[in-house]
Amino acid sequence: MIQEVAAAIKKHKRFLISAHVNPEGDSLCSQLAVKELLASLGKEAVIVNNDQPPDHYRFLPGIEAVSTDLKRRVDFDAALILDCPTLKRIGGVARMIGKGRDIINIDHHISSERFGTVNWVDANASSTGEMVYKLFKEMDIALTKEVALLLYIAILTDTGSFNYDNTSAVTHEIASDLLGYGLEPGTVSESVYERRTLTDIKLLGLVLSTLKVNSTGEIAYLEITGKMLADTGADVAKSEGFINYARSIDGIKVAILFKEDPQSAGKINVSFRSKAGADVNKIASFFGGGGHIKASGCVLEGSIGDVEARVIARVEEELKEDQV
Ligand SMILES: [Mn+2]
Repeated sequence: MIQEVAAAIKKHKRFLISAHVNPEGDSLCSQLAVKELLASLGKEAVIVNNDQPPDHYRFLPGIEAVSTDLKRRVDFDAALILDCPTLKRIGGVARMIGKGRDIINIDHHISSERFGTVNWVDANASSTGEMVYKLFKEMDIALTKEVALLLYIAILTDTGSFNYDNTSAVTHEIASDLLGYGLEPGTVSESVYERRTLTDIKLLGLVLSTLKVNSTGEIAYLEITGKMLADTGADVAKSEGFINYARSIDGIKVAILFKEDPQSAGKINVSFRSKAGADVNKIASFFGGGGHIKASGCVLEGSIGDVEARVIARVEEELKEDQV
């Protein structure tokens, strides 16, 4: 609960902040905003992530504080883990936490394993950023324009620019308050979404050329191979959003993106997006992953072709069961 999180924050002095591997808008912005919250209370905080922030998020205020040095000696009494349904999702940072310390878990994934010593999980929140906003209010800490920008971007990116079902009246109320700090929504949107490079668009072209639809016309899927990344020199983080092209096809219930992991051969990252009520958290959980009802993911081992066959078969099964 939020009150327990506030109490745990007051109790400790030094914090290690982390979030999931392959950082994106919500995880990065929530961490940077929480660091500001802790600084306002006179607390020390170090952010350590398993992976570098994507280049297109280099403009975020305070981003230089994100360290990826997993061997770094950090003195802390509590870990604050954001936007992670399982502790495993922070990757190598988990080894820095060890045993016996408080773990404060703030998350909005329905698949949360509540791994913390203090857990605040709200699957109705649009984003972890929305929850961090509530924490500022709960602890009566004033927002700055920089924090407002961070929280707005967290919400913007996790709601697909206020398009997804996780967008609530509360989400809009919070966004409205954040805009009051002098943010320009057009400029913010441009900085987040319109800084693609020619390479990114070339990668998109290659990825779209792999688009396939299954025999029932309900599943659309795309591939990103290691070869595409090598040929274009594109960063895999730039593929955020590609999956929405597959989902946008009329009649599609589940869209899937299969990505060969450039760091570990034989591992395939699988992302799911759904519409028309299909539950992709259930599908990803079957394969040991998880996430949200309409957006989830898992990692599987095998060749991209084998993994595709296994996953498509499972999704077809799931869609059949749902149509009772
Ligand atoms: Mn999130």
